[in-house]
Amino acid sequence: MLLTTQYQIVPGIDAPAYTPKMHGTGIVHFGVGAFHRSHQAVYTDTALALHGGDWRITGVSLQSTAIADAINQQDGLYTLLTRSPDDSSVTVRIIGSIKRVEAASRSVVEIQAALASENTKIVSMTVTEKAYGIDRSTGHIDKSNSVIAHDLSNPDDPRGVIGFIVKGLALRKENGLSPFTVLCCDNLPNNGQLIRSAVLDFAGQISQSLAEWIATEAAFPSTMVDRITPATTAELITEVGSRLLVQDNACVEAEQFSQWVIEDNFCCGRPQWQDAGAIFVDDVTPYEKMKLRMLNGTHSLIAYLGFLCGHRFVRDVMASPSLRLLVESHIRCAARTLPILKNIDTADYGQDLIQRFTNVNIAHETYQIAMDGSQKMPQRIFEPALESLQLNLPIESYAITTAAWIRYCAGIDVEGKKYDIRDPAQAELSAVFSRETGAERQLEPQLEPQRAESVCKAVFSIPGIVPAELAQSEWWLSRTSLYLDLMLNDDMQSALTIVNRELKTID
Ligand code: CS2
Repeated sequence: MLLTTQYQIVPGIDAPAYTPKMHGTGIVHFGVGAFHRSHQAVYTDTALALHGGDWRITGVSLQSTAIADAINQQDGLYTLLTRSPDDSSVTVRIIGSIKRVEAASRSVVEIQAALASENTKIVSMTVTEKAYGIDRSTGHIDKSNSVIAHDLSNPDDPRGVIGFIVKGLALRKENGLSPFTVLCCDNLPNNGQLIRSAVLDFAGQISQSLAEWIATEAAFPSTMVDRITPATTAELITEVGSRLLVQDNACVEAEQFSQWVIEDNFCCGRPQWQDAGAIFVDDVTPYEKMKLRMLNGTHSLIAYLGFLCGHRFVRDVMASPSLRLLVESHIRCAARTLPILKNIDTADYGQDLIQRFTNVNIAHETYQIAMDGSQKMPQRIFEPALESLQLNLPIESYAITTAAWIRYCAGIDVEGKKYDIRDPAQAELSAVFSRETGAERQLEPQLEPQRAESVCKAVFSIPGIVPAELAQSEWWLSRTSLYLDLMLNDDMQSALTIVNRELKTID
């Protein structure tokens, strides 16, 4: 039997403290992945229980039909399991804030109707960094992106998130409605501003007056979202099934910690998320920067170095003394690049991060975090590295992370096993390796050091990834090449010994 509204609750399980079907929808959310289900949908569930209102969510899946099929068969219900870092206690909570999920591949009409509906006040998204099709150096849409190109030629039949948002806004303007608030919940710097600029650019290609209307009437608050959420596994589905005594194919698991900082700029109302723990501020930028550099940047370090050292999960990386030392140093280095925040002590925040990464009850795969490096590294590693270089702060941990990312992009491990690097710049990155190290085998053992330098230079010159000023720094090139040389020769341990020694003398 499946989890549905007919479910007879068993002791120890929390259920919505409201009747979901009594509440209409007010939010359309793109990207109903594990993160949305462990974060925004949970804040909304709490706000519905406390204050009621028509704030349930219509989800949209752009890529697949799986979650729509799973969740719709369960009347929108699913389970969130949270795991404590201190013991093996778990909380099990059924969430009722999602009403239905539509798959873009088959329900374009329903999605457009939801966007155009007067009831819709907020359109939010967690679609990953790459899904927007934005040229991040200009903030404009990237016309060479196939989804953007499709949507520009077929604005009435969009496939991508920017195309859908603009179509929805155009319908609302035609019907004399106000626009909705666009709330980007992806780990992008200045996410509200960035999406605003892309939406205005796209809309302007269709109609100048539409773009002007959006610019004056719509709101694009920035947000910082945080909760470590591993991808759902078959083991989790089995575990949840045995706790609920019914099957739940849409369940998620996450750490207990959760944070959401939001710029309070909504054009037509919002749920009372503050009573569910969200923090509303005038300017999210400092929080966003702190999280992107201290949490996500360190995550990328853990992912690439950990993967290359053969560690499957973040917690395994934290159990390795030399890697843990590096993680601790990197967190301190990243903190030094941040402005002082009134209510947050970055040293405490860093301590909490160490605890969260060490959580033995969370199985967060390094390979999951390693995905899409070309989209993540700029804000997590390259920007703070450049600032550190300019301020004479240590760059070693950024350099070794960059070398590890490049080595990871070879797509072949020390035993010669190939893996998919899962990156939108995969073609350009793989081409570097075939060009620099010979087409036969992507990696040759015992590469001479000049090879590492030329691989670094070639990666740094791929447009739109590494800032030019950083790429041109001789010091940066020499440090990344030094670490890459050791990694290409399968000597991770020496690379770690050098970086920890360097950081110890600077720290
Ligand atoms: C991770 C994030 O996969 C990744 O790139 O760094 O998903 C991270 O777990 C979340 O941002 C935590 O809030």
